[in-house]
Amino acid sequence: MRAPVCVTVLVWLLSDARQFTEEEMSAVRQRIKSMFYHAYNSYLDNAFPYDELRPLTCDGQDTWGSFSLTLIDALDTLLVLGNQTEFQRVASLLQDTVDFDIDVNASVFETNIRVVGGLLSAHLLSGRAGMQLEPGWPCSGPLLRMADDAARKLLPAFQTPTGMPYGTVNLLKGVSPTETPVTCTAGVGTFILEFATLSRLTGDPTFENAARQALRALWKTRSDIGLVGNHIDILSKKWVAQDAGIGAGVDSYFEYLVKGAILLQDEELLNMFLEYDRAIQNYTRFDDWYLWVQMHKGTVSMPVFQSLEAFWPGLQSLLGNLDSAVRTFQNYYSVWRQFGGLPEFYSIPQGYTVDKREGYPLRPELIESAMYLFRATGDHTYLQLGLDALESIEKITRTPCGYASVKDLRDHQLDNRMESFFLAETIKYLYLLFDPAHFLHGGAAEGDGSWEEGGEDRQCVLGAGGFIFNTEAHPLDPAALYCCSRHAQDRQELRDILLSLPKEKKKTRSKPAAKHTEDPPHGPSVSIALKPGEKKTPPLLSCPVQPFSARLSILGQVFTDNT
Ligand code: DMJ
Repeated sequence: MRAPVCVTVLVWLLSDARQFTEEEMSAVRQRIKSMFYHAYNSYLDNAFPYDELRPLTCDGQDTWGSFSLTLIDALDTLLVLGNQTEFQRVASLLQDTVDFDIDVNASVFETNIRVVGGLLSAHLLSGRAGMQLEPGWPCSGPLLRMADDAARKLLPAFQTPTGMPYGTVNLLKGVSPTETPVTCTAGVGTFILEFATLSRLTGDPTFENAARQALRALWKTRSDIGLVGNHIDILSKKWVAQDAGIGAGVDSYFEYLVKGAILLQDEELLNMFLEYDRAIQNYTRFDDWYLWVQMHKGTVSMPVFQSLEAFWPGLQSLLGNLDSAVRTFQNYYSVWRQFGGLPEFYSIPQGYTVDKREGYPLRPELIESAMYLFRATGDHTYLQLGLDALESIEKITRTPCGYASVKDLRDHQLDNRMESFFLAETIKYLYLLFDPAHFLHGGAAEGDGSWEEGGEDRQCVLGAGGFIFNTEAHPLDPAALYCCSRHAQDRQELRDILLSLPKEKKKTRSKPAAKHTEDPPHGPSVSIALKPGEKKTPPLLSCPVQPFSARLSILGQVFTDNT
């Protein structure tokens, strides 16, 4: 176990950042809420049921599908901001209006992270949102069924000889025979969080198996020096784009290895990441920047920083690598200060934007890292970044009907687009940065009202192991996964006991059970498992809180090794 305590103290002592009082932080939270409602109400008034708002023309457009994407993506943010009634209204509205049986070509990656991830997280938060819960929740529920529906539409993409998925699927007809077999690395390796969550909540292993098969196939394609490229032919396993780095096309693959390892307490995923990380540090890191290199030779191919890479310091903090995370964050923050936003590409040697990549589409990554680093260090520099970000977004991107992507950070020209991740991620991370006591930070304790009961016979303790955010900032509760897979396992064990009973015995015991056809399925089974005179043992379906190590990994920014 690596404990970053010394580093934390050092960073804290060295920082001469302005200190924010609780009143100041609360005032910033109010400003963030106003920002959210300006964007959200504009979407509802002008764009719903389209996927996205067009903030310059005040209308809507379908972009990633045709499923009111912004509303699905924003649903859990409503609860994060404390709006239970609107959460309830929208959750019902989506159940009534969204249909995934549509003849639309959708990105497998985007549909997974935004739609499946958004619905799963809303499902897991629906207890806190005061929704009426089905018996057995969180192992069942209408939003979980919607997530299952959407994810099932993606499964045909995984039916390939390698198990690596196509990038696009038609939600009604499956993969087109003319579909390109070239998928980006993140498009192959960004499923384990949502798919394992689905499998463990519902008991259907199909999803987790598909995600794992894709991950294992991808792992085998790494180069001799331990790097992966940017785009791969999923049929021939040949690398089509051979630039290795941590940004666009690859980013969330690495993120899911780390977060998958934490969510599922899975060493295989952690070991994959650690091996990649050694190569990344060796070949791509220069002065705490990360460059792009040729995946086989390690020679620099592009000395640029991409805005998508700004998630990396946050990810490093989850592994306890705080020192290097802090230095890399400082590099990235200097770029934000230079332009009032992060350009999509920034040339490190020239210290300036790159042609045709000068935009800032309201991305969250730097704010996301600030949230993790503030949580790990308590350094108010990260709050200052948050305030800077809030102010530049207000000043540069606000329009009478929403917030617009910046086409060019040099002259602040705007684009007619507000991506759904602005409400799902950018605003959520900004709010959580200024709310260190929020239940999503996992600081809850028994008795403070943040833990919830759930599962069969309400024997599970939910929310006690912290939360893992998917790459679209949708929080997932490890305790819920644990709880529902325990239920499934216990049911299987009971089934096995029943099947192994001698025939004679089975007959006599099944007689009284037949009279009780109304009994819940587990009642009679439990009594059959008891021998005459045996004392009743504690309930089989128990659901203790997450193991202490899992909780630590989330709260203390440390990780366990196999010792
Ligand atoms: C989001 O959809 C996700 O964070 C994804 O991993 C990367 N791109 C956007 C935000 O920039």
